[in-house]
Amino acid sequence: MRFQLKKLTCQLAIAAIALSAGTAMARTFRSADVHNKDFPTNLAVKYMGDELSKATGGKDNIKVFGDSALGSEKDTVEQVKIGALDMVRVNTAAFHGIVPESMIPSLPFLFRDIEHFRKTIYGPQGDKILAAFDKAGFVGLALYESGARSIYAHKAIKSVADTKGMKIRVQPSDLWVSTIGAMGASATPMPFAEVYTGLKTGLLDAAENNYPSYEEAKHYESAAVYSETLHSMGPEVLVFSKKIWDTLTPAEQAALRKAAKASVPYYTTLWEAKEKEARAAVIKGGAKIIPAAEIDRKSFVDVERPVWDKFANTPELKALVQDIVNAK
Ligand code: GTR
Repeated sequence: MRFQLKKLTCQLAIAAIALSAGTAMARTFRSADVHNKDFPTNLAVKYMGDELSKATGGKDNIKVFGDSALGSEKDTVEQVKIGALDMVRVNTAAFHGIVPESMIPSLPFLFRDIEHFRKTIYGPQGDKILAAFDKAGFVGLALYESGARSIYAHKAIKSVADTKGMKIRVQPSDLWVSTIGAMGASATPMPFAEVYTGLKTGLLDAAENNYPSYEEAKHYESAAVYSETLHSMGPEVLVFSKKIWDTLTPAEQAALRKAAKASVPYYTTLWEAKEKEARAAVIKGGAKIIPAAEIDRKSFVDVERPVWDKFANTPELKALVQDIVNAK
């Protein structure tokens, strides 16, 4: 009782200070990422922080912790869940086991091209996916494109038969284990920061990612043939801790949402440039590209259909898939 009274007095004192300042307390939200500080995801969150600061008269801001400094994507998602960390930018794969809707845009060969992706994921279907984070105790703020993921190894992968028996690193997600397994390869789940060593030591035969990550993490040093299989366009997602969100004022929440929305077109411009730069840089660094035109796409598409059925396994998820597929 005594302790509770003391706690209450303390809370009242804090509230009084906040009131006398005319607003809630100033905050610097901490956001985690596995990429380096100049990667488009981090520049976008920094931009969002600047917008937030402007909107709140300098009261709220965001500090980015890149390079997996706060842990793997799985670790940081857990920290956000318990409110030990304010925000995180991860690939949707980190939420596959937590928010079923987040699996849908990662389904293999779901999108026809980047226009189809943008129309849906920056549109109503994307809004639906973001809203689903709420049920799991998160606030989904924005989805960002991540180009297309392709397989890289020490040899060319031109048809699905070429992956047979290969040990291919995947993001820790059942959907990913099945996607790579369906190809006849052996999926090895592993955090992003460990892939470089996995490839170097021969623990892995291959991995798969977009050009910017392939280049940033220097995976091309030991897996120098990048075959444009373009098998998934699973996006990035920016998520806020619901535990912390609920302590913010409605005005702060609105400012955060607005700043996150504003960061999307900013990010997209950076991303488009980065994809081109990274492709040129890996070629300069000795990588060999097998262009999409030389890949037997159908051989991959044919083995991946059962993966859609396995993971889009409720009427709601099936409807979301159909909605995306039908979008013109
Ligand atoms: C990248 C993505 C990262 C991380 C990484 C991975 O494309 O931006 O967030 O998920 O892939 O493969 O682990």
